[in-house]
Amino acid sequence: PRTIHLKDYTPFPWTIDGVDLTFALAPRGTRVTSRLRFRPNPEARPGPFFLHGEDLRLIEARIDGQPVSPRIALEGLTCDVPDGPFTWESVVEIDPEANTRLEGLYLSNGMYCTQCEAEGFRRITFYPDRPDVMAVFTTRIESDLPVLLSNGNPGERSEGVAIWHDPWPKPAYLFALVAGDLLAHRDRFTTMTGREVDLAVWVRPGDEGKCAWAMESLKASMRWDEETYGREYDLDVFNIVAVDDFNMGAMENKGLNIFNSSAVLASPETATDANYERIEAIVAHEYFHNWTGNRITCRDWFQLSLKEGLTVFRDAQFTGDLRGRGVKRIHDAAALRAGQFREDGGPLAHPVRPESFVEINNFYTMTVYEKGAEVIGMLKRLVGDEGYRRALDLYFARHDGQAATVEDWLQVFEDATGRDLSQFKLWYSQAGTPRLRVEERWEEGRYTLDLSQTVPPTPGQPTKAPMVIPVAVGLLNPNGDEVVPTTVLELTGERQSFAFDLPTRPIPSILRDFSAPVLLDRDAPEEEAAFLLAHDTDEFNRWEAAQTLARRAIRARLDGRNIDPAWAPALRAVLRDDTLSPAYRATILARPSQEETAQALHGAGLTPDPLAIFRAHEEVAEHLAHALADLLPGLHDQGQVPGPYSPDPDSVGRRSLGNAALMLLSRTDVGARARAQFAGAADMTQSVAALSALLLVDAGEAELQAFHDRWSGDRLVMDKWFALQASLARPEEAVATAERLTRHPAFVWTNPNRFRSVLGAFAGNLAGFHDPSGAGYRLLADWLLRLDGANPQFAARMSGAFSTWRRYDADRQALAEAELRRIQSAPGLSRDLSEMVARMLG
Ligand code: B3K
Ligand code: ZN
Repeated sequence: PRTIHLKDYTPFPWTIDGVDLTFALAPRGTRVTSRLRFRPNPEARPGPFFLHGEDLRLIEARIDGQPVSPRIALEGLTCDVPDGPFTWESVVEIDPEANTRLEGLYLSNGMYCTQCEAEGFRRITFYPDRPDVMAVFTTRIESDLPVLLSNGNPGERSEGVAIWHDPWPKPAYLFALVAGDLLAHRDRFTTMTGREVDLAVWVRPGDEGKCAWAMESLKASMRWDEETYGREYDLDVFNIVAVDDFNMGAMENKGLNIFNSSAVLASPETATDANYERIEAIVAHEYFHNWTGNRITCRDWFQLSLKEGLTVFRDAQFTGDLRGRGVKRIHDAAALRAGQFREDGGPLAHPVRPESFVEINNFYTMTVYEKGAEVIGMLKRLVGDEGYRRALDLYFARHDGQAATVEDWLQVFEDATGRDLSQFKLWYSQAGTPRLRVEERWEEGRYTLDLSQTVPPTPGQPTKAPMVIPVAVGLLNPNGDEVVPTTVLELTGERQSFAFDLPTRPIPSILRDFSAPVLLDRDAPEEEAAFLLAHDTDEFNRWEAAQTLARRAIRARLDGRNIDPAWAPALRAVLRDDTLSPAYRATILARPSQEETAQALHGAGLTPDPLAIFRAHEEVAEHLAHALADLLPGLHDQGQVPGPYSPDPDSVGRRSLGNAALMLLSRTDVGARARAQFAGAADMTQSVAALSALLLVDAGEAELQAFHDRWSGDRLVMDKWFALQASLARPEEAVATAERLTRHPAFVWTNPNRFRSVLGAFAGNLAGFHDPSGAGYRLLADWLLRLDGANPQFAARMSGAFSTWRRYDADRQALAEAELRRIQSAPGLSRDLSEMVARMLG
């Protein structure tokens, strides 16, 4: 397979003045007629006429009405074309029913739908399928199905025919079509200039009662983007469609967002608080793409973070505004450390803007998305809120309607703020998590912080230059008062010192608000964390202090030492502080994940033992459960929110604190409270939390069965039933549990949600997946091989579970490597999965 390089970019030699598509829908033979009006691109050098196309049966092709015989190649076709403008017409036949890749046009439960990003449109018709070719599309759909949707505004509708016209030029990856027997949950939105927009959430009959939350989230997003970024919606309609078989969360197609049903459907009985929050965030994310992604798109796929990093940053701001910034920041930092740091520290490390790829779908990663968002957060911190707003206004004004680059993006910041960002740009090109070393010095009246940085080598990048790291710092005096409020120190060299004149030696609070995606390396005095837990005014660092204490407790158990008896009392004081929100207090009770512990040990040059890590985490939970035994019942009681279910931030926060307490309580009351909560649960949040608390102590058999029997008819709830068992199974039973679940009649492995709920959840069960026998590796490898034959993109994504294999002991390494090699040598392996395996074997 061919490797594509950023440096090889050349513009397409033509532009397209208009696209007319006709779909005659049929499950086994859909005919797609396309009419493309080409004109030489004045900004490009002439080149051969090449249209992408894969798995298409060409019926006929014409240029200016005359039949032509293009040369069909593996990935498309070439043809001799006139020198000036011309019209290309083609008719192709495709087979939606046979499409198990869920890319291009496919069928899901009798409903036609599309997924074109990144390169799926070439499975629909011959086309220059690249994001820098933008055109105005008109789509005619012929089908007897009652609901026929595409991008843009609706045109004529008659018996069996619907026409849609999208006035905004767009790349083909934003094309969408849906046809099916669907019902709409409708509403309206009046934009800031008074235009009326018809909104609809389309679902299969039976699901119409689960759309209200997605609709509320959509309206909130539309309002927020007007108020925060001055961005107004630009079509007469906005449609969201829920699809059961979908490779990821959702897709921002212009005016017709297509969603995994798990990211749309919610009712109090079937969805948890976490589901509600995820729906709100994904609806917002896809909606925000309308400006950051659609109106301004990417020149090529190397620029993916231009739209994804920015849109993640925007959806995080939105969630922070709605639900509390501190808690959102804590959740994001924890997820970044567990997922992106893991990626950045292993064989899959790549820059936010990669320089080459074989299969672009393999680069929809936490680095491109979440680290990309962190990079924008740093930029905003460096130029200030006003500078950021000026830069964004300039970005929208200057690049509207264009396919832009990271250079364009940084240029607007330079022009709007006058700041030189040439060094900052390294965040886009250098992979790896920087390590920030902090040392302190005190001489009478003068406090000095010595900051230094190293960026570790990553695949293809043995040496690195120093980055610009904004380090937000506050200083407290020993009685807990803040003597230096949050100040951003800009580390630009390998090492730099920052001095403060102060009468007494302060206690530093470093990397406040997680101001940069770096690993902080510091030999802090033992008592500092407890002090900051008690006194820090920065919500993030106060939480971080609690994490530091928890890490120390875990480390103590791993080393066979006793847990510091002062730990629980330090937590107790914060947990009892009613001036702090319950949501925040819930984060204080959380411990680092087992993955984070494994990562930390590996980072310290040790070999993590997954089983020992599991046990240490268990012992730490047991310790807390006993040490806080008097406090936990009260916290749990506070989580019983009276009245009808509501996903508002306060109710969610109370339940999260209550349920965090419950997870510990089941360790001392043999599940009594959890059992009672399960029996009386009126909503899915309380039900799932109770079931989890029981499974954690191996005590939920009867409840598991009851849950199964009650919900066997609801796919999304059954996904939870599968996932809970696979992720919470005890180490010695995990492989057998996952295997048993794959034999359950409801394990439909071709459905990505279901596959993920068993094998994804199992791969996240650290000690289970890394079972010393290698049976966990074998189970996943078997399933990846099977999945690859049907859905390579998804198989490649799920294979990332193997990426940490070199962290572990020699026996585990040999077993994991054998499975990776077995996958690698399988005949007919997809380019998606083979690229991933090759990188992991590195
Ligand atoms: N842009 C899509 C992701 C497409 C993934 C293709 N493998 C969803 C999103 O980020 O909003
Ligand atoms: Zn996105």
